Amino acid sequence: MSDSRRLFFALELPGDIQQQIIQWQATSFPADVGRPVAAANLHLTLAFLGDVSADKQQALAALAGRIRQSGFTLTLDDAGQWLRSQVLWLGTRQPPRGLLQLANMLRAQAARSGCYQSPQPFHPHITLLRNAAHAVPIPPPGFSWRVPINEFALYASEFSRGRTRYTQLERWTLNEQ
Ligand code: 2AM
Repeated sequence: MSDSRRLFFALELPGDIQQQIIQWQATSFPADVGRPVAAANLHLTLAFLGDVSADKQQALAALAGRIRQSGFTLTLDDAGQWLRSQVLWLGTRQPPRGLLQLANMLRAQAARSGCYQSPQPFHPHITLLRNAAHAVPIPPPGFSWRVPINEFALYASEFSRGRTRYTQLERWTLNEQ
């Protein structure tokens, strides 16, 4: 039996922001545009690791635990659609330096540990709808959520009974001490 799991590092969003995002999504797009991501599953991926063995997970977690940097504020003020991946997303027009630094570090650690990393530049986003195959008008962002980010986490993605579930495995605080 394989001991590997599908893992990723991500930022969690506070519960109230998750609810507000769901509300914006539900009132901004017709119900048949795509498959909404559940509130509890809304997150911003920093580094996707793919299928990782228990040993490699431990090594990657140890490396993540050595990261020293401050928290930052994420401003969610942008939205868009990628037809190729059929995803409708929420994002930021100006990614804070801390976000890019953290994602770059985790992606570099993953690549050095042998996890495949896409050569595409990091495009921070929160997926709101999947299977959004047809272009839809995106309403002008009448929103601008400022989200204080003080930690990041390692997640496992599991698919069972037709549902994707993300389980937080470990988390780390962002402070420069
Ligand atoms: P997505 O929301 O744009 O699909 C768990 O699946 C998380 O990992 C999601 O945020 C997903 O991004 C991301 N993810 C899945 N496969 C990926 C890949 N091959 N490269 C980068 N990110 C991926």
